[in-house]
Amino acid sequence: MSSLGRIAEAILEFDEEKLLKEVKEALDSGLDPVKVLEEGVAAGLRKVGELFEKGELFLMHVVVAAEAAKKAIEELIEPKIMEKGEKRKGLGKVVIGTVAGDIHDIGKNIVAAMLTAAGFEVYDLGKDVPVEKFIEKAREVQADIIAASALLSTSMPVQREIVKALEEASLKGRIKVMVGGAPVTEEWAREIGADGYGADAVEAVEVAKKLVGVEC
Ligand code: B12
Repeated sequence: MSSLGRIAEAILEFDEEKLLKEVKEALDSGLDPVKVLEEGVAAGLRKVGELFEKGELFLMHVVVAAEAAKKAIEELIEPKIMEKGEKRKGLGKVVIGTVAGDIHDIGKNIVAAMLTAAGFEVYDLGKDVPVEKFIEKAREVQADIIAASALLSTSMPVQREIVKALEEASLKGRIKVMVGGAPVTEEWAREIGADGYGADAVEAVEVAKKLVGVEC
């Protein structure tokens, strides 16, 4: 089995110790930290999600797997992403958060780290963030982009509310909205009038650069 396969397997076995060891080894061997994240850790987590949906795992399993994944990401993967960052600064300001009613923040944290590494100034509002808070912070720091993450079909409509609130504040167009999260699609982004959509953290950076007019 490949080292990325072993990382996903460690998550499915809820074996934090093995996960940290495998991730460390993969990074030490020179594997791209983004690949380790997407094809190892995130792949394992998505599989856990599938098994949970099928009723083969309990929520407690998802909690344990998520905690182990978070630890591996925060302690090992994010520092590597930052190290490899472009050291370019001042691409623009991004206010990011997971929308109200939603506490999934692993993907959002990765997007925030990647944007920071790419040279954006990132203001992370955390999770379960009300619409007004996104708007208030974006106004305060004169943000270029609001990046809103949603992992639940029930929290996705909050992304539409953010676009609406910007329209009502006559800020639509001046502050761009970028949306993402597992159930979010390009079509959804278009339907709600968002300016950009990214399927993963790499795309998030590409889209953000496009939105501020920087060539990729
Ligand atoms: C881990 C997890 C949890 C953890 C979260 C821990 C944490 N701190 O985040 C816990 C256990 C708390 C949890 C709780 C719940 N969960 Co949950 N969870 C997951 C799981 C297994 C993995 C999510 C994850 O971290 N993925 C890894 C990251 C790296 O991927 P990602 O989040 O998709 O992010 C990437 C991209 O989407 C993108 N991206 C993300 N955000 C953004 C933002 C922008 C702007 C851009 C451009 C891109 C972008 O880039 C990221 C990096 O590549 C998913 C399964 C799945 N398929 O997603 C279910 C899942 C999302 N959960 C689900 C459910 C139902 C719940 C609960 C309601 C369960 C319950 N009965 O209580 C609660 C919700 C609580 C709440 N109010 O939010 C369902 C949602 C179904 C739906 N469509 O609505 C899923 C799909 C599982 C399933 N198949 O049933 N969950």
